[in-house]
Amino acid sequence: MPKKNQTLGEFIIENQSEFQYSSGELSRLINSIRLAAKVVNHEVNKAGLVDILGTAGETNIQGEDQQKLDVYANEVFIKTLTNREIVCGIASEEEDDFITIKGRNEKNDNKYIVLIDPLDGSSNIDVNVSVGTIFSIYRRVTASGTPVTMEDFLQPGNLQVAAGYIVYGTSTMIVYSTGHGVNGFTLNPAIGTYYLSHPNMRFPETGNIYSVNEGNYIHFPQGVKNYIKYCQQEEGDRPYTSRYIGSLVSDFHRNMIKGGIYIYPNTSKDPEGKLRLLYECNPIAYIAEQAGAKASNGFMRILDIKPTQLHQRVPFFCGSKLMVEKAEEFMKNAE
Ligand code: P6P
Repeated sequence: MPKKNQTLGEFIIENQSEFQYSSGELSRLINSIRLAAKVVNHEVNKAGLVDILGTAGETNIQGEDQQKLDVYANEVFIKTLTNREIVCGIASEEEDDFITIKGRNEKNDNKYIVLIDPLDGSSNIDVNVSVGTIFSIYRRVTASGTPVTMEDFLQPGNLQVAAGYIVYGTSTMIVYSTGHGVNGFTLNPAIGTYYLSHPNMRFPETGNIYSVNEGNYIHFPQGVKNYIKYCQQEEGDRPYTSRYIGSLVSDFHRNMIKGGIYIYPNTSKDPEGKLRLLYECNPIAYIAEQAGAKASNGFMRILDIKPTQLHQRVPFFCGSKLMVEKAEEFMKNAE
C-alpha cells in the first residue's frame, strides 16, 4: 500500500515486483522520465525570463542558441531515454518518424518503446499557463535484436504497460500507472525529490465540470451540441461549470481530482478531431481507466482503437464515468 510522503524512488523499488515484466528495466525507465521531467521543469519555470535570456531562434545572454521549449523538451526526453539504454524506439509529437535506438552492444535488444508528447499545450507557455508532458510505454512486439518497425508503435492502447503525465503547474507533479492504480508525486524543487502526495488517485464517478472549447460550437457534431446544452440546463445538479485551460494535461488533472469531463470532438474543420491517439489520448485514457473513469471517441473505447498512423487524430471524450456515458448517449441519439 502506497505510503504518503514516500519518495518516487522508494515507491518504484517497493512496487517494482508488481510489474508483470522485467521490473528492473521499467524502474530505470520511470527513473529516466523522472530525471528528464526535472530538467524540463527547470527550463519551463524560467520561461518568463526567456525575453531577457533571448527568445527562440535567437541567442541568449550566454550566447547560447535559444530553443522553443517544446523542441528543447523533446531533445531532453529523447537524450535521457537514449542514454539510459532501456528503450529500443521512441515516437514523439515533435518527430515526423519514430527513432530507432540501439542498446549497449549496438544491438536492438531493449524491450520497451516510448511514445511521448514532450510539451503539450506549449502555446500556453508565453502566457504563463500550465503545460504538461505525456508518455506511453509498450513492450516491443517485433523480434528482439532487430530494428523496431512501425508495427511496434501502432499497438492499441489496451496493450500499454505503463503511462503517465507530468504537469508543470503551481507545482510540478508526475502522475503515472503501471496497471495497478494511479499515483501522483509532487516535486520539492528545493531538493529535487518527488514525494508521493496523491496515493491511489480515483476519478469521481460523476462531476459538474465540463471542459470543451465552446468557440468551436458551430463546428461540433449535433450530439456534442446537444450534450453542451444539457450541461447548461437548470435541472438537478446542473448547470455545470465550464472550465477549459487549453492544456489537456491540466484540464484532465483538475477533472480527475474534482470530477468532470473533457471533450475535444471532431469538427467540420477537423473531421478526425485534433488530439493525437498514440501519445495524447491513449496514455490519458489508460490513466483515466486505471482511476475508474472512461475515455472514448464518442462511440467506442479509446484503448480498443487499432492505430493506423503514427500521428493519427481521434475525437476524445474523457473523464467521470457517468458523464462520459451521458455524452455517448447524446452522440448515439444524434446519429
Ligand atoms: P484548442 C494543446 O495544443 C492541445 O493539444 C491540448 O493540450 C488542448 O486541450 C487542446 O490542444 C487545445 O486546443 O483548439 O482548444 O486551442
